[in-house]
Amino acid sequence: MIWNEHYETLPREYLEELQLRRLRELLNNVYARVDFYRESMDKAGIKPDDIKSLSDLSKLPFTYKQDMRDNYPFGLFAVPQEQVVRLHASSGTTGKPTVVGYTRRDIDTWTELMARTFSAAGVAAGDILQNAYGYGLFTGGLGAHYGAEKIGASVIPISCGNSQKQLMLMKDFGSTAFSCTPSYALSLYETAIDAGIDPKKDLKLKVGIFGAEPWTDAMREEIEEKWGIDAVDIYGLSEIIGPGVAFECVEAKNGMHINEDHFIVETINPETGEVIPNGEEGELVFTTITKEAIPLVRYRTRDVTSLITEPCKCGRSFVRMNKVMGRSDDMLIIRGVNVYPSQVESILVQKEELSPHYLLVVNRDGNMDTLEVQVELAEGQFMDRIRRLQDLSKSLESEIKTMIGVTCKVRIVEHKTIARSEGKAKRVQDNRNI
Ligand code: DLL
Repeated sequence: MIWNEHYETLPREYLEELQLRRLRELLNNVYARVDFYRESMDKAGIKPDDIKSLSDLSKLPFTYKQDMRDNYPFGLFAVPQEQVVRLHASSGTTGKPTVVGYTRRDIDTWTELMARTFSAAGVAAGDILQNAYGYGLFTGGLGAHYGAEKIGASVIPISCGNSQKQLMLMKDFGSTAFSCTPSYALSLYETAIDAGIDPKKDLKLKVGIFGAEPWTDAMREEIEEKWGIDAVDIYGLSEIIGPGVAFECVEAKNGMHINEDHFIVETINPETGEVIPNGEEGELVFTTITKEAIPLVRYRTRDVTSLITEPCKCGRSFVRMNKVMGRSDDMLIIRGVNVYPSQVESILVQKEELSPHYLLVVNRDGNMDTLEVQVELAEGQFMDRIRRLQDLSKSLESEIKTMIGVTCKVRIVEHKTIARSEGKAKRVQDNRNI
């Protein structure tokens, strides 16, 4: 179902008119209120009024995560503190978190965008949504919560983890939808099987709303098959609003619709910063055109994917983004070759004997990078059939080499020896210290 027919199906020309109007308002606003933007635009020799068309956007400087760190905690806020009703933060790998704020209107916008997200997944009043995204500073829990409540679903705010309890409630309450990271959906499935629960027979689930980390179409099939549900992908990042930036519709499952009435998207070449044509792979850059508390101009996400402009059969007119390949900054460079964990994953998940839990371990041996792919045996498969395991490792090594162009060593390990996650999965261990 389409939650907001008017905006979600707005013809392109009206949408672009709306975007330009909102963009110009935004630029005047941040120029007047945020020192960082005034200084960076002055340095680039641009005034808000120089932006006369959407294509002029590319004249503006980028905003980086580092700029948020440099202005920690509230330096980029564009409203006085008494208008900020919520703070969230995302943990960085180093140092201080990235802090974001919301005005009451920002919370309403976010709620609307998540209502669109759940509607597109087929969730409606009468559904019981088990929300297993983490509640707290992470935007997943509360973001999903407000949106699902808005459409009238009964929300179970269980948060992440506590798998036994998750399953008990799923069964006893008859949850019809659940939301969490895709890696947690797989880990929860194992707990269900161990507890003697057959998700297809014992549960009423029909759809899962998964995101917050990269996953492949092969992993989607696996989740759908195991749980007996439709699985849709949702995308977002705290800096832009949280979840609710883009969502898949359950009828097409073919790219995520970007809420373009609130965010302008560009794809750029991450090395040169140049805007690239739609359809080509590059880094996503977002400009928030309605956000009040912390508007961002040309924010570099580091997420790599491509945009789809062909119309979708669901009738929404927004541009779509393909699945995220990975991040340009946790993209691994091994012996000079760019490698995304998702490329390796797409090979591993096709093997019946293996489970979709894996870890890429990178080391440096002298001047040489080495890659080890650790992957687990599936439930019920044992290490004793050594000859067969050797054959499987060899064939994986050659398939991975063909896919990514890098030689690796595959190490098959016992079922359940790779650490499970309740939130975002850790797929890479880089020991190179570079
Ligand atoms: O992960 C917001 C979110 C919550 C999205 C729940 C979807 C569902 P952050 O913690 O700030 O925010 O992390 C943002 O996660 O830049 C991507 O690298 C990655 N990411 C988010 N969604 C997807 C997805 C939330 N569907 C970072 N596919 C982003 C791939 C994703 N990567």
